[in-house]
Formats: sequence, structure tokens, C-alpha cells
Amino acid sequence: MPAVKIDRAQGVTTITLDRPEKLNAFNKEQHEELAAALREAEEDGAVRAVLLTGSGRGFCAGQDLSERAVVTQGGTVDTGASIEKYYNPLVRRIRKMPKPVVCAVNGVAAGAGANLALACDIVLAARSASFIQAFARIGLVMDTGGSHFLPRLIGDARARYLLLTGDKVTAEQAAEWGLILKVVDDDKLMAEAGALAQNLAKAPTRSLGLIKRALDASATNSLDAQLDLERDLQREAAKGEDYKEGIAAFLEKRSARFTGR
Ligand code: T3D
Repeated sequence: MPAVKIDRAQGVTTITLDRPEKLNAFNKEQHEELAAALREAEEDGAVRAVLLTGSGRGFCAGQDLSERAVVTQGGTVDTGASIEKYYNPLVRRIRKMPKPVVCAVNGVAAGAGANLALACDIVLAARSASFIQAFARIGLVMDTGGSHFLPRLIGDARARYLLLTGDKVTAEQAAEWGLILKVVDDDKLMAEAGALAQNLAKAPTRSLGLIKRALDASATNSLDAQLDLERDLQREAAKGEDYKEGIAAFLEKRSARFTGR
């Protein structure tokens, strides 16, 4: 049974984590299938946006803890190796993907599952969804970029509170704090997230990829370095077909038909 479902339509690849009986917790298969799906979406020129979601009542409950039962019998697990092999490449792939990645958080997002959502470019959540930095509840520390994304999105005070307590945040609270973009009624989540992804798939894809690159670099760059980067990226964007189309459409007072090139 595949652990991930993939649908392609109108320039959007929808990737659904599909182990609902485990709240889509990550086992080896789900990691490998998600990595392959993201790689294919990145390499396929016809795909211009990605939508990530989960099936059933959960988005993703992080690492599948039944794969870690050995520690209860005196064994050990090299969790660092698991982070190196799976979680870090996952975050890097999403952040470096030169196409927008929308996340529709359909239910509970816990541990690495919560931070997987935060790694995406635009995050919508169902009203019934929640976010739990579950790591300290089981004697671990955050991973999947949590200590990078949380303070930047919601500030140090709230990041510390969530990471140190492992308390649950409702979708509404998450939107109010700026952890995610917005909350949508459960029965409208996929329609709204799908429409957003389809609009993004009609946008000038190269520009969006360059915008992502600049935003990620701004986390560590000085203003001077960022100004130089913006100059370089602007030069690169203007070499694209979509820049010509954007200018022509404006001057001809019509909608632009971007190709992503
Ligand atoms: O090891 C490494 O590689 C290091 C990396 C670690 C990354 C991490 O993500 S560490 C954090 C791991 N995740 C968690 O600690 C969360 C564990 N889950 C929960 O705390 C709760 O399930 C939730 C708060 C997410 C949801 O609670 P609730 O009451 O809505 O659902 P439930 O009844 O607990 O779960 C439903 C089923 O899903 C249940 O199975 P059952 O009893 O019906 O057969 C439960 O065992 C299963 N499930 C939920 N989360 C996981 C899981 N099974 C395996 N692993 C899970 N993470």
C-alpha cells in the first residue's frame, strides 16, 4: 500500500500523506515516497505548484514512534542519523524548490509533522486542525527546522513556550499568532487550498522561485547583502520569457499568460 497519494492536474501536484490510521506519522516508506514525489514535482516542468496535505483526521503526527519501540527494551536509536537521512533533506527540498509549496493542514500536526507544515511557503489550516511541538513530551528536542521557523514566525516568547511545554495550539490561535496564513472551515479547506495552488501555477514560476530564494537568504543576510542579492535576482528574473509577457500584457491591457519560463 503506498504511503503517499499523488494527483496531477492543471499544473499542480497534490501530495497526500496517506497513513491515516497512524495520523500520517512518518515511517521509512512515507519518507521515501514523499521525497520521490517532491523530487518529481521539482523536475517536471509541467508542474508549477505543489499542494501538500494529509488524509483522514490528521495532517502528520511526526515520526512513527512504533518504529522506536526498541528503546523500551534497552536498545538505542540514532535519531541524528534519521534526521540527517530524512527530515533535514525534506526541509531543504521544500525550501529550495523553485516552485511554490502550499500546505493544507487538515488535522493535527505534531512533532516533525508540525514543522513540515511550517517549512512550506503558504500554510492554510482547517478550523479543527492543531499544532503540537510534541518533542519535549517524549524527551526529544525540536527538529525539521522548528528552532528556525518558530522564532521567526511568532517571536521568541511564543516559540519558547511552545517548544518547552509541548502545548497544543489551535488553528485559530496559530493564525492569530502568524504561525500560518489563515484558518478555513474544514469542508472548504481543500477547495480553497487547491484554488490558491492553481493560481500560483499560473504565475511566473521563475519569479516565484527567485522570490523564495531571496526570502530564505534574508534570514541570515545583512541589509547590504540582501540589496545586492535583490539586484542579482532582479537581473535574472528580467531574462525570463515571463517578464516580456508581463510587460506586454500590461501595455496591451490584458491578462498575462505566463508559461513559467
Ligand atoms: O526518531 C527519530 O527519527 C527522530 C525524529 C523525531 C521527529 C518527531 O516527530 S518526534 C515526535 C513524534 N510525534 C509525537 O510524539 C506525537 C505522538 N502522537 C500524539 O501525541 C497524539 O497521537 C496526537 C496528539 C498527535 C493526536 O492525539 P489523538 O488523541 O487525537 O490521537 P491518538 O489516539 O493518540 O492517535 C490515533 C492513532 O494514531 C493511534 O493509534 P491506535 O491506538 O488507534 O492504533 C496512535 O497510536 C497513532 N499515532 C499517533 N501518532 C503516532 C501514532 N503512531 C505512531 N507514531 C506516532 N507519532
